[in-house]
Amino acid sequence: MALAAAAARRAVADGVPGLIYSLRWSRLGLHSTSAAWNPAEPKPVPLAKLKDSFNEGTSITYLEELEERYHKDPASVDRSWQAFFRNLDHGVTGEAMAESFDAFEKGKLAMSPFTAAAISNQTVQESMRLLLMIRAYQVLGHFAADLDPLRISGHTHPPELDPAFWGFKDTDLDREFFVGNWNQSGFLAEGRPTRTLREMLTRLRETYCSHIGYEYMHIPERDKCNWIRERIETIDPVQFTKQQKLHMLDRLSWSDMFETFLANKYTAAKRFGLEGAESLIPGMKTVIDTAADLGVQSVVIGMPHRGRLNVLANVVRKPMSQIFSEFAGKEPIAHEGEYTGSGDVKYHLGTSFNRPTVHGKMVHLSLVANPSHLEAVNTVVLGKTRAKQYYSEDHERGRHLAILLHGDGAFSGQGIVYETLDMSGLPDYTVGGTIHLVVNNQVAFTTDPKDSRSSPYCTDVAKSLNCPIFHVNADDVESVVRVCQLAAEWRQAWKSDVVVDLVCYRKHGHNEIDEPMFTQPLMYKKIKAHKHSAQLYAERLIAEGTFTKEEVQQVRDRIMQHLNAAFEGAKDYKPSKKDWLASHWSGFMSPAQLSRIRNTGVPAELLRSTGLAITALPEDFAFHRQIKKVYETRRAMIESGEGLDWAMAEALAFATLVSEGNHVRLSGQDVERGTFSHRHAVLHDQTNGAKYVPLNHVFPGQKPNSFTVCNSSLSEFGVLGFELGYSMESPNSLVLWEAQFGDFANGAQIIFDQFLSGGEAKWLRQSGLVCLLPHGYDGQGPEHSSARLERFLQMCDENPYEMPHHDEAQWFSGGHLGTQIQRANWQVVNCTTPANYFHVLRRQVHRQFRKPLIVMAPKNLLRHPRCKSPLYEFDDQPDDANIVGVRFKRVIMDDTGLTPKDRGPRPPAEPEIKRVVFCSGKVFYDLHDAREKQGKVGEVAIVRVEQLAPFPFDLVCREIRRYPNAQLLWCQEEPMNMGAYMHVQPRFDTCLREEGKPMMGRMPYAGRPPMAATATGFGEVHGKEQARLIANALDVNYSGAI
Ligand SMILES: Cc1ncc(C[n+]2csc(CCOP(=O)(O)OP(=O)(O)O)c2C)c(N)n1
Ligand SMILES: [Mg+2]
Repeated sequence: MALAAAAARRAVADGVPGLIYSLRWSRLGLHSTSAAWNPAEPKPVPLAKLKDSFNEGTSITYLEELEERYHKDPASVDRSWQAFFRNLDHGVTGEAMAESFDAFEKGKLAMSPFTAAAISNQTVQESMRLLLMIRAYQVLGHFAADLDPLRISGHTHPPELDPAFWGFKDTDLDREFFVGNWNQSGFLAEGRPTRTLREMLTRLRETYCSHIGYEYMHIPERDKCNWIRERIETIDPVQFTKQQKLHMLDRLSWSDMFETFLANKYTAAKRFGLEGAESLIPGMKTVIDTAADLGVQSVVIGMPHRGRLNVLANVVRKPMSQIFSEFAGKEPIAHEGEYTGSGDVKYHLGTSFNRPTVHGKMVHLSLVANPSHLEAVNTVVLGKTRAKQYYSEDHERGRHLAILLHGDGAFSGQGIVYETLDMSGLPDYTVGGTIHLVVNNQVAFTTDPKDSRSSPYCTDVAKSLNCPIFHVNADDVESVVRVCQLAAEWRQAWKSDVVVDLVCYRKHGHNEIDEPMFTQPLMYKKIKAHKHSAQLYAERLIAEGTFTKEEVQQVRDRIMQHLNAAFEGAKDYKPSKKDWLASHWSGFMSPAQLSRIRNTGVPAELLRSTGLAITALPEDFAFHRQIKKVYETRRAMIESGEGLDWAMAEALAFATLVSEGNHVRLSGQDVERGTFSHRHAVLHDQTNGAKYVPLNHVFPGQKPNSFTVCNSSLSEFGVLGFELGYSMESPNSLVLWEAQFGDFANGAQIIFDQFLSGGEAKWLRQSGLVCLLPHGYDGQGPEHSSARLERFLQMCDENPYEMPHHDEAQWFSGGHLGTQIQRANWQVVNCTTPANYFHVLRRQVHRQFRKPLIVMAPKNLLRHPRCKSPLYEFDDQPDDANIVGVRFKRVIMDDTGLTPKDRGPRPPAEPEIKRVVFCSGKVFYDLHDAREKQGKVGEVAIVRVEQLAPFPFDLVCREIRRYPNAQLLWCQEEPMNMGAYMHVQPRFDTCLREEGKPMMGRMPYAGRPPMAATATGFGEVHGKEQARLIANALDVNYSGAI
């Protein structure tokens, strides 16, 4: 009490506490009996003075007048007086006031003494409740945000956002509070000025409950949350300049008018328009502008159908006359020697352009072509981006950015979305953050969100990552631009994913021809009455006085002139090769341009030195004993030149390619060790876990990661897509994906069906991707035997009845094949020797075109004692004096006889052979052993078809000629309805027809009968089946009909 009295006394000298005495005497704990106090005479106070600040007040009368005035209109007095009276009204105690005065006088208080007093009056409970309330806004505010332009989605308003929930009353609204907290930014930052509860609520609602809903509190890292809070929890809302507003209006109008223009000109065309989500365009452009300002030089974009043409025109800047001309669906004019492929619909095509940004930076934009399968392009985009980062040594991943667009239905429904997100932080797959933009029109075709997802937001899958999700009302272009800018800044700052959920609507049906009222009558009643976002923005700008009606009209008139000019230009537009092959790798051949065959062998000395380099293990590593042994054995293979096994052949292929300056990347589940523990490409120190990758030490100064081998996430679809995208970036690479077992490749079926088998024909983009699919029947049951060879063969685009033209004069150079492989959509091989595997891998790179390669990879051949090759089969010396060129053997001739068989087109006949067993893959070894055992070497020949597609018609014809008296039989381990049988049958007939022999119609067959499952689950049954099919194949009395 004494302290308070003293404070009051001191304050009298400043002319203030007269007020205390007269107005709040008792509440301040001062009493009129206080002898020391002698009020000063009141002086007249001019009305103007009532605006004076607290420190200038002089008399009780003055103070009484002030108080009266404050109660009539708080704003009519200075802020400091407002605080004073408010505090008095809210029961600030005399002690608190006095202590604050003391501290203020001694310079220990930065704030006004009344504020300090008010704060000290704030109870601990109040502080805690206030803190929780602010936190409630940060966590739940987005549920109360005004996100839906149609106002139909209706999240329940969380009660935690109501101050009453936390015990605050209306009378508390104008009390000042302080909520500073250690290590926090934004509203909870320490040193933040105190605010009344009303002011705090206003800013909380402006920030968290307006047109943007921020979801970020699931991120466990405080730094990241603070980063966001610093940017959004500003003291005052951030405003755009007039210039910025004009820019947004311009971009939004382009987006809007492009769609209306198309709608008017092509009334019956499907275009999956963007109407209802027009602000995507200004949003995307903001992402790109901001990213470019922050160092991004190229952007790879993947997106679905919705708004694709608009993005192509207005973001990527594909010439509009070209887009308009594509509406006519004109076939491109193929000049002589030009490959045009089969094409694709206009809303699937990709393209790439360089374009300047608003701040004068140049940025390369490429939109990746995609199939109709929603979200399937996601990881292809990531792979391409990652490859760009690798080739440009963008170690920080700040120069190449991936943007993925999604629909709301697809984002929550398609599993590949999670597979994509899951890759975001994996060291060998990360692209340093993807920016996801969801065009959330609250409907998927005809399905409502309530029927298509179980979570409140379509973006909830992204919460599995520690990345922010910004929901935004797409009718408010300024908010869209704001979050897009923030998203780009986030990506560049944290190199992690970020999601922008553009809550919008779909003006028309699923496409422009669909009738939406059939299924969404209530929604579409609202949509029909709803103004376009461009119109809403124009009205807002006019209403706030930023622009006049005429200025807005000028913007639109200018755009319309451009559109009309492009439309006129489209009439004379001729689609040309350049448009179709825009990003073709220069110097590479299209399927219509002949590529010469090259030798894939490697000079013996180089083979030896490379082999020694990759089998030398450093001394200072504690390798596992067995691993040391593996490497010693490999080294011995090189030293002796004998017995190279599968793993060694593969390692040599990789090493030689790397030493020639190529990049090799092998990815898939457990590929580092190898599913079958055969590869051991990454070795682990047994004491400290350090890793050693021998193939990163092929030669001194080798670029780090020029050989990359990486265990992938447990995904097939996602990872295969990623590697495909990676392979498309540069031709100077060998990119491989290995399935754990071939069976699991069907998890990636969409990539095989939609991208790999038809990508070149649809989109004129080549890929030399290799898929290693372990395949082979060794009694492991239905799930680990078959890679479904038949499916890959069925997808070959070769005509089985057409004999390719062969010019025998060029036989030994391989030139007789012409463009056979180039014209095929992909290659399917089932190699039986390590050397052939070595050559087929190297062939992928040593040619002037790229073509996907499907390899039926071995399992038990990895350790088969006879599946070995001598080193000389890897070198560049031809097997036959006449042969030039490639060393990969599409067919391996029967290997019996004293002298090697004649490789020429017309070999001497072997009339004594009664049967030729044609086969492919590991069954050869069983056949070979059994034939030896049965002593049928002079009676039965065994020919291996190592390349099943494109079919080696020329070599099969040669073998038919070699064995004029033999019955031909196809032997396979797979059931009759699987494997290669159905594929080879018509092709053999084509060969027979070519040779002037009777066609077989039904080719003699030794193999398993047709089956539903791929293999039996009983080991014993497997053994019997296998023995029978081998016996049948070698039995010249067996008719081959089953
Ligand atoms: C994997 C896949 N399944 C089904 C379809 C057929 N389909 C095309 S668009 C669409 C609806 C997509 O909804 P949403 O993702 O919300 O995008 P919107 O069309 O609304 O922009 C469907 C089911 C498809 N293209 N891809
Ligand atoms: Mg949708």
